[in-house]
Amino acid sequence: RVKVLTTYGKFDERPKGEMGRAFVYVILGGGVAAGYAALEFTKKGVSHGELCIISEEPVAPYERPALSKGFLLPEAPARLPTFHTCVGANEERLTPKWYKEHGIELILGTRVKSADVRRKTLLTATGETISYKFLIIATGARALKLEEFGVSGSDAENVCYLRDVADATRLVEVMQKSAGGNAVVIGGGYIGMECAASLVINKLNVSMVFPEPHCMGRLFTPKIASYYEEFYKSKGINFVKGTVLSSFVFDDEGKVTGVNLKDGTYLPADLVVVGIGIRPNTSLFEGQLTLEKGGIKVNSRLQTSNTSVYAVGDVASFPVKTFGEIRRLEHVDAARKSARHAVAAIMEPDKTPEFDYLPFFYSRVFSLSWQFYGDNSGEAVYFGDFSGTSFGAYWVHKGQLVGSFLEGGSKEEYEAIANVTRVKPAVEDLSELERQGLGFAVAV
Ligand code: FAD
Ligand code: NAD
Ligand code: ISD
Repeated sequence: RVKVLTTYGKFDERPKGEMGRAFVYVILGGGVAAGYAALEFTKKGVSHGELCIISEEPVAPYERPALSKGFLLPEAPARLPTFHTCVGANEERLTPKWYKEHGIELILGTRVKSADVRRKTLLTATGETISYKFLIIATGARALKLEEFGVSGSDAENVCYLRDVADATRLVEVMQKSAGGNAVVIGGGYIGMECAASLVINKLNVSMVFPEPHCMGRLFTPKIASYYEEFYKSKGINFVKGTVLSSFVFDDEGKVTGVNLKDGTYLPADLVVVGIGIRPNTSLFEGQLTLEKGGIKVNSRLQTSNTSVYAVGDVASFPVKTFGEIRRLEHVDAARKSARHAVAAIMEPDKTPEFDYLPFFYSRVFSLSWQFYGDNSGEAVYFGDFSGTSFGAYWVHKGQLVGSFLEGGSKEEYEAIANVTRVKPAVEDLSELERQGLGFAVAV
């Protein structure tokens, strides 16, 4: 073994001949959380050479939500470098030049293949050992493959998943080649809903296939889902619900020409988009860190079961104070805020309070736009005009308002539903809440 003087001025012991660099702070993963963490590090005064980001992706951190929205537009589509983090939160745009100017090492196109939290090292696929004093795990998640549900053929040239900019670029190519043709969207969650809308805007005939009785099964009630399904139908989208894909039909070149569904339906397809959920990228740390709810368990400082290691974003299961339980959230606002909080907890431990996060989800499709805050547990109480353009719902659980949803709101109205959900007022009379509707949130 040899002693190596590290970037942060300390000696580190390495096996003889091992290549490597050392940093005070290492962010593993270069997605949304990484970008927001980097910005926060600079705000808290990180010195040149102390921080590095290691990412499998070949580009600097960017706003992933743009991939199913602006990136898929037929005209003036969003392209990098315009949507690097942190433009999604109206903050600075961190281009590769920005990282250079701030002395932050961006190690791109590089997969970390193993981690040793006891030795505080990461080993990259290129054979380099990177050591850290503090590690922030921001590895996000991967898209689930149809093969994991027993269907083969996912690697066909016109079957698309959507997780990163490479997937989005391929989806655009296949979409352009399939103009005027048939698209089948597998999955009725976020990817399914946002891609189906984009495909219609790109003039494809779209069918959506999913196993649940209605779209967005994890969040929407049947009544809310029905509004969006009717809107989608008015745009020509065909829903095939309560069934799943059983097999692809291929032509002689291995291209998919159609899909067979379990209920016996056959749908012709020039393009298939699959959005059937994700799995957090925890594998490097299994057996080394405590996991819970499929993610890496952290405390209210975003610190894992190893005190030098933090986890943020999609991969982290953290205490959601307002619910009194650990949850893993797969949304951009949680990634941004957990990343910032972890950096504050590392750099200013005495000044940083517990992470007290109010879950926030949103989507924008066609002319529609909704926001949701809190939890969708308990009884839903509806308000507004479900035959018009603005309506919503509150969720009341054990006599308290715990969740709020609003479609077509103004900035002030969205702020009001966020605020009322944070306050969690007692609600004794559901019909009075229904009568007051949005006014209840505005008055709190
Ligand atoms: P990611 O952004 O996924 O970043 C993880 C990074 O880690 C990636 O760069 C990955 O390559 C890298 N990585 C993983 N393993 C390794 C390894 N071993 N070595 C090196 N690098 C590694 N949320 C919303 O709230 N609203 C939206 O409108 C919305 N739209 C979305 C649209 C799409 C198409 C997608 C895919 C997601 C969307 N989301 C949205 C979810 C949101 O983007 C995620 O919650 C967010 O990106 C999570 O950030 P993260 O940094 O934890 O993970
Ligand atoms: P999801 O969990 O939102 O939806 C998965 C859907 O897959 C389910 O609704 C179900 O209909 C379907 N499904 C499950 N098993 C299936 C099977 N065997 N066959 C067919 N359908 C099946 O996941 P997603 O839509 O894949 O989104 C991936 C990730 O991207 C999520 O973390 C999501 O939060 C994120 N995302 C978020 C937004 C947003 O917040 N606006 C937008 C896009 C993506
Ligand atoms: O939150 C978001 C979102 O929905 C996007 O499209 O961040 C991105 C950026 O606004 C893209 O510029």
